[in-house]
Amino acid sequence: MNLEKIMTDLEKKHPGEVEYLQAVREVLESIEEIYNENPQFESAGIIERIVEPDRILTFKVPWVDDSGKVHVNLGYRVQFNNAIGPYKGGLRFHPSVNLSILKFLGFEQIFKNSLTTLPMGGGKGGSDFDPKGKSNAEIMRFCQSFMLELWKMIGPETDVPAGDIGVGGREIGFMYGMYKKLSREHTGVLTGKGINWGGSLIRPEATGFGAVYFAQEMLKTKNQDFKGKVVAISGFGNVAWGAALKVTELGGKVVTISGPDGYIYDPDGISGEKINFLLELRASNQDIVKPYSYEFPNAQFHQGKRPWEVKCDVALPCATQNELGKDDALALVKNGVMCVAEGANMPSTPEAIEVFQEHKVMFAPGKAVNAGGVATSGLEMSQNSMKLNWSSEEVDMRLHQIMKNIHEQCVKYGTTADGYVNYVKGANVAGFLKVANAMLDLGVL
Ligand code: NDP
Ligand code: 2IT
Repeated sequence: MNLEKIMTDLEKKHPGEVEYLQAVREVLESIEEIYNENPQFESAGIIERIVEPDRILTFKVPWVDDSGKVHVNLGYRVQFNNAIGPYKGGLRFHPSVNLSILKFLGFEQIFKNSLTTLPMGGGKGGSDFDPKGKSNAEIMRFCQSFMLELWKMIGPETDVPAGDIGVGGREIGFMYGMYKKLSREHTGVLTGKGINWGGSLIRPEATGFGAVYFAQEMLKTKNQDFKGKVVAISGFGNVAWGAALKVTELGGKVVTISGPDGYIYDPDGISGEKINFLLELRASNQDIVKPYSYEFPNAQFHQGKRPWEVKCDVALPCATQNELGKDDALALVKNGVMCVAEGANMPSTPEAIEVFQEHKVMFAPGKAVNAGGVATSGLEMSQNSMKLNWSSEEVDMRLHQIMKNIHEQCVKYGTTADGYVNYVKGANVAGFLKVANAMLDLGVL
């Protein structure tokens, strides 16, 4: 593989798509060796075909706010690769959304979904719509307008979207309602559905739970567990709350959460009623970070700062891409962090990852750590197809098993000569091999 040439060609074709190029480079660097050992990949043009999405749909999303003013946002769906199953991946509603971000997320999703062992291809979508400060009625009108275009592209055997940043149970409900009306079908076309209309128990917590199960396996390799560990978490959304809940249950202490404006440090630990307090604020579309510090006086709000300056044993970045840079990584290392597990997608910059790896800190990437979310989406799809519901114990047991299995795959493909596990390499190689072999079987498409 001529990695630099591939990257230069891609940069020319897709100038300025920095997040997408960053994600592609990381995967290609990891798989270079195995790719070169298997010349059949090169002759089938696997790299050239896997780095480009199958197709991208872009559309306008007009909607009317509560005062009668008309707004127009952009909507997208990137259908990246369906070699091993229907396209599958979340929808992100955030003002920063652009094609580069959705292509990076869709590309990562291919390998993540492969790691789950479930039959799901990779895709992603979303809009530059900002849900912050919008009323319920505005969110509903936006979601309905979005689905008015998207519904033709998706289906339970074609493409199955779900949540991501800015898209939780409420948004999935409004979108599913519109899909159901247009298609006149009640099928498993979205995941993250409400429990009364086709959803799966544990899906809301699944990404966070799965991330902590994965980190638990990492700690186990050093004969450690979460008991008494101090844990720094960023964000407080779909992923972070489940992670905070599970860390607390396993005996760890979560001392931070964050938002775009800063972070909260609570030395007493963020657990129980405090998590419920935050969830209530979230449900009513309010800012959560500052009000927390007013409600719980021991907590300090650090304006404009990230939580990585706090002394912790385990760090779980759960907010967004590139939220943990080189200096943050150096601060974590200096403070003795032993394990960094990415709940978000690509939260650490390549320079930060280098710091962790150089210092032999256990570090695992989002596509392995946060795969429990989409895995449980896959379990929701299975339940929808069977028209049966599993108990929360059953879903949780399957989720736990899937996370242990992903950890094993990472160790199998990522262990280096000195015994250090390069989880980035392990996850990329394991995820890639299954998809690449499927592409070989299916012919040039
Ligand atoms: P949410 O919108 O529910 O939560 C995101 C959290 O991160 C919020 O607390 C938000 O604060 C904060 N945040 C967003 N942007 C920034 C920023 N630029 N700087 C600092 N904080 C920020 O999203 P999710 O929890 O769903 O997603 C979080 C991450 O996890 C994303 O990378 C997503 O792709 C990934 N992921 C999500 C899965 C899921 O099932 N939902 C599954 C796997 C991965 P505020 O609300 O105040 O803006
Ligand atoms: O990044 C992700 O894996 C998600 N946002 C969840 C995708 C899904 O289809 O459940």
